[in-house]
Amino acid sequence: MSDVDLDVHHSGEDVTEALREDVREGLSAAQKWLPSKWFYDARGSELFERITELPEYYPTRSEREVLRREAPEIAAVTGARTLVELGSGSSEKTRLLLDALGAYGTLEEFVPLDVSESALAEAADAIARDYPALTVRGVVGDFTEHLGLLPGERPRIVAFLGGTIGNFLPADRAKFLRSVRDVLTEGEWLLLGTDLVKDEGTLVRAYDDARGVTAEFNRNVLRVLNERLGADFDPAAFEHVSHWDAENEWIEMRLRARAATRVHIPGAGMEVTFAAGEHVRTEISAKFRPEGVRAELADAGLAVERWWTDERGLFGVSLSRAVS
Ligand code: AVJ
Repeated sequence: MSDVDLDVHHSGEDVTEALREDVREGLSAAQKWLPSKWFYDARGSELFERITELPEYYPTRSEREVLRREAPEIAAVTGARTLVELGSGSSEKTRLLLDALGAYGTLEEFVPLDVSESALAEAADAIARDYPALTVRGVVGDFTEHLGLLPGERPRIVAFLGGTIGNFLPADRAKFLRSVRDVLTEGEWLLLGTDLVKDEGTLVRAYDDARGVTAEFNRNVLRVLNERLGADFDPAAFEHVSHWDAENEWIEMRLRARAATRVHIPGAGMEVTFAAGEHVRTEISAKFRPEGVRAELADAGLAVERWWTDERGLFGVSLSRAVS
């Protein structure tokens, strides 16, 4: 049981219904695909936490380096009274921001938003315990749908970290940034983490580690379909692929059928066949250039006021202000 108030906009039934629709659409397409948000059940979230500690997976460490260095500046520039965190992932990064805003003296409220009620309750409780002066109000919801409901005293800073913005296709990304801008009042803030374009080897290895943790994370989406929709995927029958798409400048994760197979998905009323070598696209993770980030934010009505990278220039963090 959670001690913190949670606004729930997403029940277990909603989640299964949303998964069913995504599976029907994605697995009936000529080029099969599944949205990457379905990786993150309890096991998937745990596997992702392990990914963040892998030597090959630099984004988490690089972003943390920036936040550790710049959190006091972020607090001073924004004077935020509310920190809203979308897809509230690793609480360690959150704490860097809470500590700096707390020390600066303006912070009153923390609003984590996540699709996973259990992950959210755990994170919200831990923060509430360690920051007794803070009002913590968790929102269970999908940040592509429930942004209109964000509480909090102004000015607010919305943090969207980890490079998760890269999981949207470009058109959805533009829509998402616009929807963030629209819930903000002029002068409020977005703190955005974006992984940067770099050499192909570094990128491909970050999504295909030697220990195979990312491969297990990728295959976990099949287990989620088995559990939630009663599907009969054999995860081991699919090979993990990390592919750099140089034209679109994104990493694509795929699951490739090792042999021809037929899968039953009763919860979606489907039977799906895979030819040998056929793949499902399970994630895109777009990589950015600084000028691209600036332009996309500007298009959404967000003006970049600060831009930082880690020492090695692998990962970018922008602080932008809502403008009219
Ligand atoms: C959590 C979405 C930022 O795209 O790098 C890690 C997820 N996928 N390894 C990313 C992920 C494969 C990660 N994000």
